[in-house]
Amino acid sequence: MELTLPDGSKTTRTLIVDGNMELVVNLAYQNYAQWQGRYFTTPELANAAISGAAADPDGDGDPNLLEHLFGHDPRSPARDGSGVWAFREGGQNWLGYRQAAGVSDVSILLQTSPSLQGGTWTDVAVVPVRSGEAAPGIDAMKVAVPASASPKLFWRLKVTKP
Ligand SMILES: [Ca+2]
Repeated sequence: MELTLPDGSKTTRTLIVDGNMELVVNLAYQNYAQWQGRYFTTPELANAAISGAAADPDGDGDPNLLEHLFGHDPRSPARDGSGVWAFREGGQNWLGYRQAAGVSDVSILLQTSPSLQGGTWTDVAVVPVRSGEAAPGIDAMKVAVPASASPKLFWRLKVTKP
C-alpha cells in the first residue's frame, strides 16, 4: 500500500489483514487547504461563498472553519451530534468540543459574557486539553470555565484561522 504523507512524500507499507479483521482507513488532513480539497471541486475552491472559511454551504449554521475543526462534512447538515457541549465534572464547569485529529491551523479562544445583550465578551486564558475520543479520528477536547460571581454566565468558543 502506498501512502502519501502530509509533506507530500510517499511511503510504502505492507499490511497483512486477517480474514476476520476490518481495515479502517482514516483520511486525515491537517490544514484548512487540505480539508477544502477533500470536500470541494476546483470551481468551488475558487468561490469563497462556497469553500471560504465563513461560508456555510450546507446551511447548518456552522461555517466551514468550524466544520474543519469538528471534522464534519461541510456538504451535509446531518452529523453525529453537536460540535460543542457543556458539562460539569469534578465540581467545575467545562466546555467540550470536537477537534479532528491533526487540525493545527486554527486558534481557539474561550470567551465569557454575563449577558447576550450588548455583545460584551471577555477573553479567558485557558489551555484546551484532550479528554478522549469523540469519534474515530476526532478528539474530544475540553476547556475549564472559570467560576463567576455573575448569576448568569454565557460561554462561547471563538475559532479563527491565524
Ligand atoms: Ca455548515
